[in-house]
Order: sequence, then structure tokens, then C-alpha cells
Amino acid sequence: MNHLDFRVIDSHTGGEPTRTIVEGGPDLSCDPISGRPLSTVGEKLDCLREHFDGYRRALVNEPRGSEVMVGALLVPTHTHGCLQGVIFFNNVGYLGMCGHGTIGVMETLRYLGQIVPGKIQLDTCVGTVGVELHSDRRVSIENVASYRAASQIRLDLENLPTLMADVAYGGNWFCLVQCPDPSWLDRPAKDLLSLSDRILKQIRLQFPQVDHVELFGPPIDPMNDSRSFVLCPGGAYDRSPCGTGTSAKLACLAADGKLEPATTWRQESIIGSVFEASYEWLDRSQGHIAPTISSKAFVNADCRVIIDPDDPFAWGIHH
Ligand code: PYC
Repeated sequence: MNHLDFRVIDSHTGGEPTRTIVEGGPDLSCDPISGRPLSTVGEKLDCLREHFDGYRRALVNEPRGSEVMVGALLVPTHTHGCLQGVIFFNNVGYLGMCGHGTIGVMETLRYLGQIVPGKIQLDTCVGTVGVELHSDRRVSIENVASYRAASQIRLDLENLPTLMADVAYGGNWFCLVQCPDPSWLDRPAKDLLSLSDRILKQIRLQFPQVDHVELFGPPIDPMNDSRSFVLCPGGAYDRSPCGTGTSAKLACLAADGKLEPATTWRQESIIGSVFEASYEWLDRSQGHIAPTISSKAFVNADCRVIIDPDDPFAWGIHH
């Protein structure tokens, strides 16, 4: 086998990295075994997972990446009105949508001179996402329909007070917990990771689709409305406030009547970065909202990633 060679653009959104693969990705136009044409992003994702999962592992895992890295593979789209298809992935698998990643992709397309300020649509495996690049380089995402699936789920974990959780969808599935003690979010990240992991294991007994956990507490900056710690599926925590997680939070706030439509919610991350968010009702009786999430990304590398078949860690290190 020859070397594989990719052009990747690395960016970060509120501290959370996105590695956008702009050249060298696998051919996902048709199934490599049957030759069947693949038209939707969902079909391309299935093909990537089944036949080229090594690319995902090699591109985001150590030694070329880390458990924090989210990959974004740009793929052609046939969906009417969409400029670009995108498949998001991380160290352990694939993401439905990714808010910080979408903002990273938009800044990457701007950096490459492929977009100018204005609105476009991106095709993801969970649906079409409207995205606007503003003239100050901020990006606003009109995320997929988001909703709360369950509220006030009681979680009894050993040596902890009873926790009450919501389960909501914002392009990915989240378990949302308001910390009973405001100082919980001041604990070291390793303690928050282990607490979130315990919550994840417990909630998945009832809601196996959940793969992210959000812990909420008071913001550090009084300009903001809330601070969150977000556990991602691969065991890392989101350095950003998490775009899909903030969408899920808005769905809960809307369902509880705690936030009016078109009102800005400022979600602070555990490292102090902020996403501005608001929503409109899509279907009030069903609790479905259309969230908008805004922030900025910065490009920090434009490079070639090489996979050398003689490298014993060519396909990533598995911890
Ligand atoms: O911003 O939606 C997001 C996200 C998901 C996982 C990491 N970031």
C-alpha cells in the first residue's frame, strides 16, 4: 500500500478543535463492493463506517490527533440547496451533528475562499442545517429540530444526592443535569469526567441513545446565563459550550417556559468560551424548536497528514 496523504485544516471553536479533511478522503460516491451509488450523507457515512473506518481512527486519534479532536469530512451532496455535505466523527465513532464543528467548517471554507459572508446550507447525516457567515466572521447555525424527550428522571448514584435529569435531542442525544451544588463545576475536570460517566451509565439503562452528558451550574461571568461541562462519547470533555448540547438545553428551557422565543441565552463552557443561542418554535404542541447557535472559529493549521503503511501506529493508538 502507498502512503495516504490528506490536506486538513485545523480550527478551534471556543477551544474545541475541528479537523476538516478537505483533500484525500475516501471515494464515497458508490459502495466499493456492490458499486451501488451513494447519494445521501447518511449512506456515505454508512460506507465510511463499514469500509474506511481506519481513516477516521488515523485522522483524529493519537499520534496525529487526540481524544478531543472532532473530524469533519467534506463530501459532495445531492440535496437540493446544500453547498456541501459533511460527516462528523471523533475518536470512537460518528456524530449526528456537531455545532462547534459546523462553525469550524464554515471558518475553514472562508479561509479557503470558498464562501463569503451570507447564508448557505450544509447537508449532515441528521438533516439540512442553515448556516450564516457574518461579516465579522461570526457564524450562526440554524440547527436541526431539537426537543426534550423526557424530564425529571431521577438518578440515584452512590454517595451523591439524588440528581434530576432531562433527556433531549439537539442533533445528538444528551442527558442534562443541573448540579445540586453550584460549586460542583469548580471541581477538577477529572472528577467531572468521572461523575458524568457515572451519570451516562445510569441514564443509558433507560435511554440507550444518550451518548453525551451536560452538567449545568452558574456562570463565572455574570453576562452569561449558565455554565456547562459536557462529556463527549469518546470520554473527553467539550472545551466549547457544545452547539448540539446548547440546542438540547434550549429545548428544555423552552419546554419549561423558562426562555421565550427569540431571546438570547449565553452558554458558557467550562473553560469560559461562550455560545450565543436562541430559538423559535417549530411545533409548540410537540415541543419542537429551531435553535440558532452563534460563535466564531479560528484556523490554527493548514497541513498534510500522512499515513505511512510501515508506521506501526498508522491507524491510530487505541487506549
Ligand atoms: O458542538 O455540537 C457540538 C459538539 C458535539 C461534540 C463536540 N462538540
